[in-house]
Amino acid sequence: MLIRIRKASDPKASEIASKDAILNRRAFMQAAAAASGVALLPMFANDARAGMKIENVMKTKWGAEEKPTTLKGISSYNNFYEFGTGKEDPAANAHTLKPEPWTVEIAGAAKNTGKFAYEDVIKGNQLEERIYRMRCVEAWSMVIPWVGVPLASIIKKAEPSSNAKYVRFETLVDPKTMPGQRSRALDWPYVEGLRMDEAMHPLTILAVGIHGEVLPNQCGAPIRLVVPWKYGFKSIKSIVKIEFVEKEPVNTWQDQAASEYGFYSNVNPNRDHPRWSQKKERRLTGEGGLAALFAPSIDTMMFNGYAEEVAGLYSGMDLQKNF
Ligand SMILES: Nc1nc2c(c(=O)[nH]1)N[C@H]1C(S)=C(S)[C@@H](COP(=O)(O)O)O[C@H]1N2
Ligand SMILES: [Mo]
Repeated sequence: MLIRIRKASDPKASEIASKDAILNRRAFMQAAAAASGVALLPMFANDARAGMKIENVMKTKWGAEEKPTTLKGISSYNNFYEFGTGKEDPAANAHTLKPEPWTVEIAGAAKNTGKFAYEDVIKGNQLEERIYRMRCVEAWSMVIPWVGVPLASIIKKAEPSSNAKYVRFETLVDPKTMPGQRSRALDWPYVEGLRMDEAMHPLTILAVGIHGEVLPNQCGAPIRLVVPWKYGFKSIKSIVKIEFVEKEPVNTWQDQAASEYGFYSNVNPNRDHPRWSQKKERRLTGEGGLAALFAPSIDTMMFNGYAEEVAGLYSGMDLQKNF
């Protein structure tokens, strides 16, 4: 018999409440009405949902010891090619994204497929705060206090069949509101995938907020994936489709350069990117300016520090080949 040992990152049962999550529109309207609030958040000037608080978020002990990157830092230095390829482009351009209303299609090998308002996709789940280290393949990292729900509970609701071996995700395609899609910087839509056990892992979440507020557009509003032990590009933004498939999906960066980016993309300091080392990372704290150049350089950890939780998913696999 297996005796399950509590990991340091597990939430205590007492921390798991049962109330439904509510995105409080009234609080948002009040905040928007207060001129001072708007003045405090100039970078959100054109984002209609800016500063909207999320109510009823359960704190968890995930990452409680980490000092989060500031909201300004998290929302000013982004990769979101749908709004341009520069790190400052998403903050400058993502105000045209329309995260409400938003529909997510659940498709493929599952019983409960269809198109759902995104609020209905997460309805009935306790929203949790998870403070995760996030590590971009470009060797910078942040600590992000996400608000979200376990992807596993959404998958269970869909009741996938035994043919569902992988989950494939797609981002919105809408060149009218996503100016980066008017260029061929990538093949649109942006696509990502996870093996079913990775998707069901308790660390994997669908995020709807950061620092207690709804996701800023440039961070993937209204709903995005977060997989903290993998390079940042796996955490696909502004999701419109979640599909259960039998074959390993080809993800966007693998499609762009298969020799540089694989399907798994687990953070691994022992496997260099063909063009640069992955041994170190620059931790962007959001304090004292955002220039990555001056950020402290720290050692990158295997599986981004989540080895205790996730190494078992890959036992027996050659991680040099399955990169
Ligand atoms: N749709 C979409 N999702 C995306 C990307 C993108 O360009 N388009 N960039 C990825 C990359 S490379 C990273 S590092 C993270 C960055 O997330 P953040 O800007 O919220 O920190 O988003 C990922 N998700
Ligand atoms: Mo990235």
